[in-house]
Amino acid sequence: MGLTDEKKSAYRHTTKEELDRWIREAKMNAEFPQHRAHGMYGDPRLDKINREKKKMKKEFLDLGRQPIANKFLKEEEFSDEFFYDLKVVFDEDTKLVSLKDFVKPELMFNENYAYNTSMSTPMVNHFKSTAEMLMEEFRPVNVMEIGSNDGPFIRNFDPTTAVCVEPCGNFAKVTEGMGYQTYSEFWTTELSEKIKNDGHVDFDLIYAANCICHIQDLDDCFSAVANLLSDKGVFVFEDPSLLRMLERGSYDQIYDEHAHVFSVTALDNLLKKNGLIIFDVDNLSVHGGSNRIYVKKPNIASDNTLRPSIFENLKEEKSFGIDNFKTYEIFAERVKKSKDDLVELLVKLKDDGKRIMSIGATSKSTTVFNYCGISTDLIELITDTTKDKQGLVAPGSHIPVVDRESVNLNDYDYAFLGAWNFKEVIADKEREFVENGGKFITHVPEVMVFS
Ligand code: JHZ
Repeated sequence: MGLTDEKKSAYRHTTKEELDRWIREAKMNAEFPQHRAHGMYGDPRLDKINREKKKMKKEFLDLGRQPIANKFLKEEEFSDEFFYDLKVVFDEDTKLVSLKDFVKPELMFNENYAYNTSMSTPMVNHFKSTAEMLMEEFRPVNVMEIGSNDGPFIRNFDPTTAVCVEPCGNFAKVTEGMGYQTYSEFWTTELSEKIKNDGHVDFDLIYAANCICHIQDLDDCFSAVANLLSDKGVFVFEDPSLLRMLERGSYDQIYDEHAHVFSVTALDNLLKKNGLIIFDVDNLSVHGGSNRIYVKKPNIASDNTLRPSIFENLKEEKSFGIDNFKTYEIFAERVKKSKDDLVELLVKLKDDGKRIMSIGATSKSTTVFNYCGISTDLIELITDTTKDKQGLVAPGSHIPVVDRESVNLNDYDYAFLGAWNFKEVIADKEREFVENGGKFITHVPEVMVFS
């Protein structure tokens, strides 16, 4: 049987670029066949580990087709843009909230990684004060940072006794240039063995910020930490808080990089399983509400070294219903409403002839714009302080990202806060915009306009 006319014409219109892409995808699918069905490129090793555990995982949220959250692009890269299905699950066993399918780490964290911590002054201040506090409290000699980015935390420690781990080659070069031995690899037990063989053992402090929640295989991650931590050492890590996300409706904390959104409850379960114990928790305001978790080996964390903060956090999470699937179903309803409200507001403003831009080309706004189907028809451009994002377009939505200095904000009526977590800092910087009648839009905790 020959080809139908429809198929023939589809075949005639296939461009060389499309064909090249299909061939590349076919090769990738052959390499990672378990993801063939939905076009995802996963890690077969993880898939095998997770197959059994997946039975306990219940899906509660579907944020649609999403691109790589930090992959800002040029026009010639559009046809190659990678998309995956962003779905979220709750694990009845450990109470961990994770992505249903993980994106292959190399697609997100590579030599072109765009998120540069030092481009956000409040974060630079945060890491300086965190380093000072940890030095004062624990007096560490041997220090390691996992996910050191361009070094705003590690720069406060002596390069002769501090080691960095940073898989993104562009940032690994920066800390290397600052004199820190930097392993440009993903954090695994295999890497921890290599670091040990290089003579770095018994770290007094292992620190990670906004990185552990990126690691897909947490059992491997925590056993790698236990492998290098001294008997009296502390492992301190901070990541966005699941409780704050649920309270604030900030579903945009969910994107490819955030393989998990942590509760203290789930971490307590997972760390114990891996021979580590939480002895303190700080609730932080950064990134829209984060938790800083302090961990030790259990031999020195006898009951009287556990601070009340752990029990207070576990209690608060329990009373919110963090261990109950129903909580997540309610959250999913709120997310749908947030989408409807935001789209309705933006469409109405456009119909009224208003001009809208956005501030902060964040990973979070990648989730919002792609989930809500927002593109240049609603938001004209995004300003961002990061040089490497400027001159490119945002993932999926293809909204242009420009330098703040190149835009006269008074030409716009509304500014959406892609970086709502820096609301106060931005409102302070943009006082003139508000004085001239400009207004901000945010979707957290609910869709609203304010000035
Ligand atoms: P910001 C990042 O997410 C990525 P993002 C990462 N995966 C992670 O885990 C979380 O952080 C926690 C710009 N900006 O920090 C700078 C302005 O333009 O909210 C940044 O590009 N003007 C590691 O991307 C962006 O906004 C300003 O005045 O969601 C902020 O990104 C300020 C203050 C920032 O993280």
